Amino acid sequence: MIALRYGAGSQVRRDDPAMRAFRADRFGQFVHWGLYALPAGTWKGRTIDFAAEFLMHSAHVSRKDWAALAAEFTLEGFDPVEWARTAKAMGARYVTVTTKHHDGFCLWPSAYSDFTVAATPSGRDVLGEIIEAYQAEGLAVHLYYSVLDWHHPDWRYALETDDDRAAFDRYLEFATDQLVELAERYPQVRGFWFDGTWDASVKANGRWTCEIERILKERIPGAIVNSRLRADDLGARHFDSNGALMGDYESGYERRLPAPWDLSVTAHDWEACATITQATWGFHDSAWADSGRKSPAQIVEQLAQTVSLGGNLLLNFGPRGDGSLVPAEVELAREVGAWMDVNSAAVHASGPANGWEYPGWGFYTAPLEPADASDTPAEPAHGAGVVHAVVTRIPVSGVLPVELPPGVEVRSIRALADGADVPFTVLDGRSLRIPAPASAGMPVVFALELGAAGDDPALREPNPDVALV
Ligand code: H79
Repeated sequence: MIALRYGAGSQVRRDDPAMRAFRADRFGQFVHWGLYALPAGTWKGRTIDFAAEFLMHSAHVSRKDWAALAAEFTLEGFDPVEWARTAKAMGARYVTVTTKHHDGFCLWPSAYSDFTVAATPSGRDVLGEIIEAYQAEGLAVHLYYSVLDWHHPDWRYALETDDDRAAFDRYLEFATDQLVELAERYPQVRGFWFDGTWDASVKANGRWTCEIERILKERIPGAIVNSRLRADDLGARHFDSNGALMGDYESGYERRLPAPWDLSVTAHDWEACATITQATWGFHDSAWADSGRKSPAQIVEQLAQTVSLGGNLLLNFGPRGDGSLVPAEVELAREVGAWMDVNSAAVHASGPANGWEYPGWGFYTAPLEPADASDTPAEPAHGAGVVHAVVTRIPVSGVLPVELPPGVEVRSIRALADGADVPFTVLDGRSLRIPAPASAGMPVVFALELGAAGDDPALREPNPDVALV
């Protein structure tokens, strides 16, 4: 063990009500909205096939030219109530919204910056309106904050000189002021999502990352903070130099997921963030951005994979420059929501099905243990209750093989979509064969009702009505 002052410390996995709620939510909406939604990937007639929120950087736009976009931020199509209802109908339980992205523009009227919504024609507190709208729909709110800042003169990528160090100290004071300001203005938020923390300047300031997490939790008890904020004394990020997770959950999975069989990730809380488009978070108005859009079935597949591995999925939406939602994203939200309406039992308040091995044709999830689980005697690994099988890939054989954990028996199988009983065959007490569903365009969910093997010997006999397949 290396002695660390700014590592994970003695922190154990959080299991307080806020953390339990976050974990049970499983599905969140990410919102990237800022000035970059106005040029939407094109600067002076040149379209850049790269993330729209990077345009200032990739098109080499000066601070002054970029700041002039504030005059066009007029909110004509901005309806946060519609955003919130769209997210809720999709089945998202929380939202993480950009307060300040890398370009430094603030969606709230910060007292510490002149580059905020206060300098736009409406002068409205856009962030405050978003928070209120989502909370009115019952969604929790997390605030995204980029430490990296292309606008602030004191931002540094690396600390090579005394001047750099002095400037960056001022920068961290500014960031601290802004974060305390956010916590004081919006104390009803549930958490903070840090980004832009990978540069050498931040890695050399593990102390600040540790301090700011503490300060925010002092202001908002129970606040949930992602690991991406954190660096330790030696500059290790996410996990300290002893391998312990810093922050409350790992947030390193960006546009990728752990492998379906990688159960190591179930040891801690984590959240992956995903784009609907191929690779832009801010609205990008181009054929390039459109061409990579994922289908609702792909999103549901990612969601099921995430839940089966004990993670949360944060699915990004990039509203347009006028604040209106992208129609293709609204349609996707509606289709995912229609699936969630019947199948959300496999997602919300669910997690890994302990002892059930990745079957290749989909994902198993199981209800999370109730809060008072520690008071009740330990059950064998899902020896009772239910396991949900989300079928995302239908084998050409037409058969879904299921290997049961030892001591577990399946009593019946029901399709969530229509409640119908699904026939199955028991081969040797340890394995089942379920006839694969016909492709329905969207993943099919089966609820496997379990019992402990041996409860009722009659149930162990193969069902004579079903041919062995
Ligand atoms: O907000 C979204 C992205 O804008 C942000 N994180 C998500 C949630 C993000 N910013 N940077 N990155 C993710 C990593 C990308 C870094 C790179 Fe580059 C951009 C590598 C190449 C282009 C920065 C710019 C480093 C070299 C050039």
